[in-house]
Amino acid sequence: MDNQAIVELIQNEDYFLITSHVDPDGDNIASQLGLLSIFKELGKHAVIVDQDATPVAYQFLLNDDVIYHQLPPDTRYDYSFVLDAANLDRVGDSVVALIQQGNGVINIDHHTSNTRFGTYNWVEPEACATAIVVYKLAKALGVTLTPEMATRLYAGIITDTGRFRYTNTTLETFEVSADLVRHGANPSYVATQIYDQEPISKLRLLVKVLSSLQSAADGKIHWLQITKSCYDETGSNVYESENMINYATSIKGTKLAILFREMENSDRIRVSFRSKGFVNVDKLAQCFGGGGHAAAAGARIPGTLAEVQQKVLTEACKWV
Ligand SMILES: [Mn+2]
Repeated sequence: MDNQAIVELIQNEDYFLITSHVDPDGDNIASQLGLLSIFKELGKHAVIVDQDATPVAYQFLLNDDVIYHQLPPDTRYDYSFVLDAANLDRVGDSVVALIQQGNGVINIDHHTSNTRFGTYNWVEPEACATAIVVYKLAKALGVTLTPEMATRLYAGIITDTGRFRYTNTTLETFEVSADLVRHGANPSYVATQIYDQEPISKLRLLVKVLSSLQSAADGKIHWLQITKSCYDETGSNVYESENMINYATSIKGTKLAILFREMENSDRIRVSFRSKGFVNVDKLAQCFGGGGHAAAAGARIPGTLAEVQQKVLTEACKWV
């Protein structure tokens, strides 16, 4: 059993690298920091290195810890933990190079499409968040949950379930959340930090995004777009657009919501998909080299905004 091998590896080794996927989301940051808390409790040495910057909304989870974007000089690590990534490409080229230097890779995730790329794999596709898997790892290690650990893992759960709303929200979601609250996670505090500290630039960006709303397939598809100039005109950045697709999902009759985003320094368009259960957007995104979950997925597709929209909408109309 890989799970037991992972527990024993942590008990027997002392130096670890922790990482996760590019374009960090809440579960990504929360799971990495939750695992770091576990290693601190066990007296292990661990460093988090992510390719991309940590979104402002999740920086409250850092406390006194640091997420690096380059390996600090003279850092020793013997094994790398890759969290919340369906495949190794998701961590980004600079981090893949780091991981290949260690003695092995531990893959901890909850994506259905996970490729089991690790030397050891703990993948639970029914778990609503990687934070749940990290919680189970803490239990398996016999680590007592600290308030810091509980707060971090709880943040991963609320973000990946859309605040306990998505179809991945299960009895286990609430049972683990209850235990995290029991050990010091404060639901109101976490929600306020993540959702009610928005910069006004984000609201200005939202105005532009909503005005781009269009529909296809008799209103079964609603889609939004963000061009590069939207960010300059509103003083916002790509991280502030993370959940704006949800406005398209919220419309009555929508089976599929799509957000098209031009990317800085890239000839690809970032396409996000959301479904309310009828369409498996993981499979739809795979048509374009992407992936994710049944209800939320994405892809980065080469071409201009107009070209990618035409290609994606033509395919999407077959799915609704
Ligand atoms: Mn996740």
